[in-house]
Amino acid sequence: MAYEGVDFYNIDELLTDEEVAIRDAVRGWVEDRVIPIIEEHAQAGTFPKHLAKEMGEMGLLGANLEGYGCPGLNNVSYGLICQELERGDSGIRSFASVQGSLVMFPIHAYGSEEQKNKWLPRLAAGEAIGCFGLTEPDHGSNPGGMITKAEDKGDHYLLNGAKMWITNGTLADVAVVWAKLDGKVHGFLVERGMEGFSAPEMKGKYSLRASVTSELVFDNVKLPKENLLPGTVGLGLKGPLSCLNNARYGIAWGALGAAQACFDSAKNYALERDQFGAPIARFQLVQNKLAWMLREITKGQLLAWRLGRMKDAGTMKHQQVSLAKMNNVDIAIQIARVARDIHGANGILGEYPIMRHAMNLESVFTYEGTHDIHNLVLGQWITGIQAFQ
Ligand code: TGC
Ligand code: FAD
Repeated sequence: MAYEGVDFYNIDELLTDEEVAIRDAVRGWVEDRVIPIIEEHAQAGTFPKHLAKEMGEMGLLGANLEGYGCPGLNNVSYGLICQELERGDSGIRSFASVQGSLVMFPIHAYGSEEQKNKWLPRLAAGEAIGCFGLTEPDHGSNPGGMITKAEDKGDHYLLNGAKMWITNGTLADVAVVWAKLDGKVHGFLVERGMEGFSAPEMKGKYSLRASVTSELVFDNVKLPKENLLPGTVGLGLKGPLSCLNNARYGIAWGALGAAQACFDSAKNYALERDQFGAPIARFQLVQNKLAWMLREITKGQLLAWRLGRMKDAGTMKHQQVSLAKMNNVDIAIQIARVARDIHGANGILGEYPIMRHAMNLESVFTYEGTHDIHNLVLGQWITGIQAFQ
């Protein structure tokens, strides 16, 4: 039977026909093109790069952006896309999040007409790949402390520094790099092949194994003046943070996809696995675990749906994104752990998606603002007191 998702509260009734059609199309694509191959890629530690163009053809890259070859869908549709992609694997959703929310969004919002025309159509089609370099080895949660810097040399900028933990880095044709110019954070486009720029892949990950993670090294990179994102002048840290709001929004939906995959597998396993003469699904303790998963997924879905409608209405606050990102990733990671328990020893095998999702979610818990950074964002909103420092 085709996968039908979890919809205990008839949330489909809150979606338009178009939103349901987009969700179902992506769900079918993930079922046919991602799920059959993703475990092999995760075991091998490789990203299935051939899927980039397919995602482009499906309109999944920069889905909520208008013009320049982008589909111009609403934000609920974008969220549903993230949910379905992450049901396949967080690495596939990460690819689309970075490309759409962290690379195409800043070029769209802050780029010159030339930059938009040069990059957006190719990025939307999956013909070019992008990455977003904010985090540095010594500045993760505190990106404002970054030391990567650009110096104005008259006819060009000279870029020096390093970024770490950069999704898609080694694959990227263009990197949106955040660096200080005259002490203020600005965005720059660094292109593959520029002298002094390298992007070695980081190996040895136990998490997001089907995603490429890299360092970015800038050793006296001469950047043409036209590679500064002009709209980032004067924004400071708000430039990169505005991109993160979009990506964090997608993650709030995406984590529900991983959670639903784990719930679905746990439910099926509990019904099929016999112990003490009958399926383990008959035990109250197992039913309690499944009921808890359904409860948390349903609450998370309502949160994501409401956030999406507010984003479409232009009323969404970044603190509301923080709450949804931290909540939905937190419940997803807990659901993955409980699902692993229900699968017993089989839960550690790649034959089931559980362990892969559980390991992926460890990264999702940390990236795009750690769980506790979002706690502090909410703490500041509640009390008016900034507790980061
Ligand atoms: P702070 O002084 O609090 O803020 C500076 C100014 O920015 C405003 N602001 C925001 N604006 C828009 N959106 C947001 N989310 C904002 N958060 C804050 C703030 O109001 C202030 O404005 P103003 O007018 O008063 O100047 O800055 P801070 O340096 O104390 O840091 C704040 C903090 C800790 C919340 C921020 O730095 C943060 O979010 N840290 C976490 C870093 C992070 O999330 N990194 C993510 C890197 S990218 C990534 O992980 C990609 S994973 C990709 C994948 O594979 O999916
Ligand atoms: P730290 O900031 O060192 O935090 C370590 C611990 O200290 C955490 O528990 C944190 O919550 C806690 N902590 C820190 N500050 C405080 C505080 N003030 N109060 C209380 N607790 C605190 N970055 C990019 O720029 N681009 C990418 O594409 C990208 N992709 C990634 C892909 C993967 C697989 C991973 C794992 C990370 C990626 N990142 C990316 C980096 C990610 O955003 C950072 O890892 C994250 O922001 C946390 O930074 P950190 O790892 O340096 O942890």
